[in-house]
Amino acid sequence: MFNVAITATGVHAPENVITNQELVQAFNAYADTWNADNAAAIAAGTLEAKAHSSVEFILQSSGIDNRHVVDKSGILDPDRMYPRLDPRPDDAPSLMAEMGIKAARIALDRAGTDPADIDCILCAASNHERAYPAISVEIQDLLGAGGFAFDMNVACSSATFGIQTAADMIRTGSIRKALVISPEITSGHLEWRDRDCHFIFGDVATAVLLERDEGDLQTPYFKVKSTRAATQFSNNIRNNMGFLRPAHDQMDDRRDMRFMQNGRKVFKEVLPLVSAHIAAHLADAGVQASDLKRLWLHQANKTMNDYIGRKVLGRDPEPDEQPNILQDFANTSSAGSIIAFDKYSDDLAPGDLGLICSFGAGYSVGSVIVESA
Ligand code: CO8
Repeated sequence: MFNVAITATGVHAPENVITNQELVQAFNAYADTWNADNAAAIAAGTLEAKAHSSVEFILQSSGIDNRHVVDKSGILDPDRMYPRLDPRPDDAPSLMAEMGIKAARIALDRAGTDPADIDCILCAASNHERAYPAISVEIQDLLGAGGFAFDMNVACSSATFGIQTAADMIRTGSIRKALVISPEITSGHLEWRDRDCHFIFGDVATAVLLERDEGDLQTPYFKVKSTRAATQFSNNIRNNMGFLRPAHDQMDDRRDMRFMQNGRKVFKEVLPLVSAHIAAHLADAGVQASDLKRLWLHQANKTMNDYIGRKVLGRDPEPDEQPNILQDFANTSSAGSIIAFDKYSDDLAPGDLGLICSFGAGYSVGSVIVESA
């Protein structure tokens, strides 16, 4: 068995940023128009009026302030409330591949790695722009990488499950170097007209470079000490958009064709699942919670992260022990814990231990124990 290292990461965020103020203004304009258009039905009691969203509620309930998006104008247009993206011909790079290679090139440049030396590329994300050919194979072609590539989807845990998959192949010797790339275009599957969730998500792409560690890697890097993945079926986060829609005669624009969640239930059920998962992973790896210098958690909700941090460490974490990035990026699905790791890992000293952990739809939980080298 070979040792595995994370030698670099990369983050690419689209330039457009939507503030909570801008988002709420657009949503409230949409709600006012909808209420006016449906005034008679609302007055007759057959339709419920849409309530206004609120900047205060969003910040307080989620910790989110801003989100990056590929397209801003379509989302903020009260008559549209959806990104506006030009369709691309088949011979042009897909949007996911375009975003993915930007993150990948940052990681490759940081590590000084030639793309031709990459043996495996995983495009691990919550949704894929098309069924086939795999986005990862397109990325492999655009980067000029070798080996093979495949797509994975475990929603918010795609990146950590991707790290475990790549690490296992490196451990057994079938590959030496892998890229786990997570282009998350969450704006394309968020329902921007739903007050309960319109503030939750943002777009980004991340890349994680993993390599066989034979003791000759350039520092700084992180040893992958241990990985663990777990799933437990739940319908509480669901999206019914799928290739059988025409067969079901369901081509209408239904609410369940985009992100749906029972947020309260997710909160209640996922927290104990994640806390128990991390405790068991640490125990089996022989790591004390008090040995962890940092937690890079999935970035869905600040209250959720505060709770998990407290459960894992047995006390309130200091801000630098459990850094959040969701105030600037919102929930970027599988990319969130990787952004936190990318932005808050340079200062760790050799020998310091940390834990990357994602959780979300499925349910799924993925954790990676790393040691700074
Ligand atoms: N403005 C003002 N008031 C609001 C708003 C709003 N925007 N939204 C809701 N309210 C009101 C509600 O109507 C309710 O009012 P009342 O008490 O009178 O009924 C009150 O505020 C409280 O509402 P909630 O109970 O819904 O509020 P919560 O405190 O539960 O907070 C959250 C809502 C923030 C959504 C919270 O439940 C949460 O974060 N839950 C966990 C979410 C989570 O982690 N989900 C993971 C999903 S991500 C994932 O797995 C990846 C999926 C694939 C990616 C998809 C890409 C799009």
